[in-house]
Amino acid sequence: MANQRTLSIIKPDAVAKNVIGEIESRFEKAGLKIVAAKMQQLSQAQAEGFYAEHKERPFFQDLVGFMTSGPVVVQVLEGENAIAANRDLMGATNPKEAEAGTIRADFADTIDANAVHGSDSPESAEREIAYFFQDSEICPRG
Ligand code: RTP
Ligand code: MG
Repeated sequence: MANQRTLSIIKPDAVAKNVIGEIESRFEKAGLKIVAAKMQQLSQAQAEGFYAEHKERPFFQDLVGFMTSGPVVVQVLEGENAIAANRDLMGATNPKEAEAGTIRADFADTIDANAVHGSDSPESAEREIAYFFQDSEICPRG
């Protein structure tokens, strides 16, 4: 599998717990490189647009409320098979079902406040990266 990019978000619960560095460390130890990153407070419109695919789901308003409850770190990770590699590091959406040693098992409390987001396909990664970053904000690292 070729070099790939994926969008990662460290969600408000993990930022509030002060575990940004511990989460970044897991990406770096797994060989993923951070090629773009910024901390920001998402607006309601930004969060709704980002999660538009879920807008008919019953949890949508809670999800948007949570994602705007505090700052997040939005970033692009690059590496071999980065999309699946990141999802493996994250663990299952529901932390109660996440494998031991995954980010969600170790840092998430509930299915709503689950520490991290990661793109789930090449198509999502392309859309999500472009949603937050201009090409000029991404720094290829070879
Ligand atoms: P994410 O998009 O945040 O990386 O998470 P995911 O792919 O593992 O899960 P997804 O199905 O895309 O859902 C997006 C976020 O919505 C919340 N959710 N709540 N209450 C529920 O049944 C439920 N299902 C999903 C989660 O916070 C999930 O991360
Ligand atoms: Mg998802």
